[in-house]
Parts: sequence; C-alpha cells; structure tokens
Amino acid sequence: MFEAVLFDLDGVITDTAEYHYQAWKGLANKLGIDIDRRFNEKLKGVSREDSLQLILEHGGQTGRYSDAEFQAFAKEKNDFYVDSIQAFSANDIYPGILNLLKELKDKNIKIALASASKNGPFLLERMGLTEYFDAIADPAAVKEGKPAPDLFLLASELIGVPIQHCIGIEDAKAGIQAIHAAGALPIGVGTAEDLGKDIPLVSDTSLLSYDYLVSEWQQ
Ligand code: B16
Ligand code: MG
Repeated sequence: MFEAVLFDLDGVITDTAEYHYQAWKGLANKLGIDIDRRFNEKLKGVSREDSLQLILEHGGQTGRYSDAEFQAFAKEKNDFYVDSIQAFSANDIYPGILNLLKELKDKNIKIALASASKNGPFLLERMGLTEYFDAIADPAAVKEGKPAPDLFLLASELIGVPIQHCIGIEDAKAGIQAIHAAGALPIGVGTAEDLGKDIPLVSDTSLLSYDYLVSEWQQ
C-alpha cells in the first residue's frame, strides 16, 4: 500500500493557477506578447524564471533583455501575484482536499508538499493547512524544477518514505512528467488532453478520496 502522498499546490490544493495566469498575462501584454489559456498549460508547474523564459520565447523576444531587466520582470509578476493572494483563506481550499488530508492523517499516511512555488508555505498558512503537512520541499533547494524529478524526490526524502511507495497529485503536464521520472504513482487533476491518457485522472478534486487513491494504487 502507498505510504505517502506528495501534493502539488497550485491547481491541486487551491485555484492559484488562475492567479498565476492573470499575473503572467498582465506582464506579457505589457511586453507586447499575447498569451492565452492554451499556452498557459505550458507554464503550470514551471518555475518563475523558466515561465518568463517561455513567454519571451513565445513572443520572439529571447535574449532581448539584460539579466537585471529579466529579474525585474519576474519580480513584477510575483508582486502582482502576491498581492492577489493576500486574502486567501480556508474558503479557497479546493473541494475534497481538506477531507482527503484528514483521511490520510487518520490512516497514518505521510503528507508532503512538492510545489514549484516559493509562495507555497505562505498559502498553506493562509488556508490553515500547514499542520497537515509532514514536510514542505523547498523549490529553491533543488537543482532542477519540474519536469525533472528533483522536487518529488526531495519531498519523499524529507518524510523518509521511498518514492516507489508514494502517490503524487498534479494538475500540470510538467508535474506529471516529474512524478513519472521520480518513480511515484501519478494522479492527475484535469483532462487527458492536457495531462495524457496513460494515467489515472480526476476531472476535479472533489473526486479525490482515500478510497479512490487505494483503488488506483491497486490497479
Ligand atoms: P512562484 P505548483 C507552480 O506551482 C505554478 O504552477 C507555476 O505557475 C509557478 O510559476 C510556479 O509554481 C512558481 O511559483 O512564482 O510562486 O514561486 O503548481 O508546482 O504548485
Ligand atoms: Mg500545479
């Protein structure tokens, strides 16, 4: 049986994916680059710097800005994003997630956060979820972000559970690839079109429960 669940945050625990999108769209528009929701799928789970790089590439502006300008754009996006999440609370937890965390605690299953976001700890605090997490993998502590396996491997190491005994839950293609590469069982929140046909998928988080995870683990 699985012994731990490694959670992505944005798009799995709460709807910050939309706020990231709005913040990037604002910055991209200012730079004269148009991005839409289809393109945004590529940014999900991807670090702040890598996301900005992808947006500049998309707009044919690779290499146009100095390092200092690049960092200033990344900061501008983050400032906008951080402003937009100040009022987050327990009301913003996605359906089914609090119940799942409680069920996992009851069953003595370890819980860790494997989010690419440096704002993850702040959001868990705002939503009153910090106490459920046995560990938070720091994205700044790993060499490579998603789709590389590093963050999920770090999360499993921090809770002392071999990665092969872990389930990873993700809403992003890059995150599913990272879980696969790490060697855990991926469960996707989203569509087969975005995440692939070959993994267990739920269309929304209200369908996630301990029993559902057990049934997928036993497949
Ligand atoms: P930050 P996740 C990811 O979080 C987001 O999906 C992605 O859009 C964002 O760029 C990345 O975190 C970095 O976030 O700028 O707040 O450090 O989905 O891995 O929980
Ligand atoms: Mg995500």
